Amino acid sequence: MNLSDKLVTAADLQRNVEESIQQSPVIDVHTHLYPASFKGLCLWGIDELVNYHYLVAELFRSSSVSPEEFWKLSKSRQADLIWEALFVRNTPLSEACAGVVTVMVKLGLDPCQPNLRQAREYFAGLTAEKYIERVFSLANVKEIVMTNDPFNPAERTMWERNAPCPENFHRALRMDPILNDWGKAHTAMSAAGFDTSGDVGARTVSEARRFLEMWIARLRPVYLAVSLPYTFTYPDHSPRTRLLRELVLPTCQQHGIPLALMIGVSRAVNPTLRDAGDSVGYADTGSVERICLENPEVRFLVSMLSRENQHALCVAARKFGNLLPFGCWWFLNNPSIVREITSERLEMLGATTVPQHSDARILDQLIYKWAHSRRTISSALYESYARLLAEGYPLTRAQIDQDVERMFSGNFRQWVGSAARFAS
Ligand code: RAT
Ligand code: ZN
Repeated sequence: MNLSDKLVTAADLQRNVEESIQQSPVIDVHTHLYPASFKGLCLWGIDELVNYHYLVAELFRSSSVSPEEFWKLSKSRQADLIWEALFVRNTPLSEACAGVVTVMVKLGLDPCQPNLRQAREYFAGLTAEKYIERVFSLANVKEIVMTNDPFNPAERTMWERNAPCPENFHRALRMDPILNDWGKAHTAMSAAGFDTSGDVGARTVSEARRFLEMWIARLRPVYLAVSLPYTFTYPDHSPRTRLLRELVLPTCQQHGIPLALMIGVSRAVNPTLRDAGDSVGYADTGSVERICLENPEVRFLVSMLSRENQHALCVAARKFGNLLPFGCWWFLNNPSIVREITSERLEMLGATTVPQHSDARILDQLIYKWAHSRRTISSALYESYARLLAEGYPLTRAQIDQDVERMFSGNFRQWVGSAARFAS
């Protein structure tokens, strides 16, 4: 008998689940990371880590500094302020603070130092290339998906210059301006030589299609993606519905590329906080159902930002085989909420989801986001198996490994297809 076919006893269950989850390499399906060659975009090290916008938002709750004063400072002065306020004068209790502590401890740094001197010395001796290897190995992440934005001039330049990109840094073509701010999209397309106009007519749609085709050829993306506001309604009479129906969905269908919809943001509720100034709203899950129904040939990856949308999203996924819920996004990425959502998904959808992505913007964050998520997913999965065992179900280690492999990489790999663009 193969060892992995051995039945798992109730006494051994927790160890087996934790071990399987620790050992299973992850495909991180949504990050904002870049390869080392993307200088200025590839962010890592203590000053970046402490300046994470989740922490910037927390700073203003514990310091009298105003956003205006804060933005005038250099990055290292900003990091000093955040460190002082959130890690020295306060206990780092929040998830974003605890994440920095996890990263430092895993790197052998002291998270109780009165300043960032020791940490800065540590990072001064590293190179991005070597550190990427170390972080991927510490986090047991083997492949990541980036967020690639052709409307960001800094990023566009990198692709135009053919900056090298390793195959385990998969591309995702992000199209927010096309579906949320057509004026901005058309201005950028026109400047790049595509004959588009402010009105979404037939010529404009065909030129926008040419633009998308060019970027698909350049990036070979594993999916196309958009972040949508909580007010997203499909269909409606806006240019967004028109552009989805006539441009984006036909492109996805023709290339067999999934479409990722990230729904629920309320942008810039406090613009003075910049990236930290966005909020959340309750969205319409019926729109997700309608877009899935209307487009059976398109595979959708969907993440919703409001906790209150999670149950309805699970119900929707039970109705539509072309809908894959993924991740506990942004404000949901807290252990208590990840725990709840993961259990809900296991109970309603079994192992047919992608339980988590990191959303890491700074390389180092892979270490904590995955350490924390693994812990939480372990406890949710343990409970599901414990119920089966209690009923007398003969569970094997091989089954646990198979379920974990599906959730950590297999489901996503299958969703985006085994086309050449995903060869690892
Ligand atoms: O989680 C975040 O860092 C957010 O700012 C967003 O990047 C969000 O994840 C997005 O992709 O729009
Ligand atoms: Zn993101």
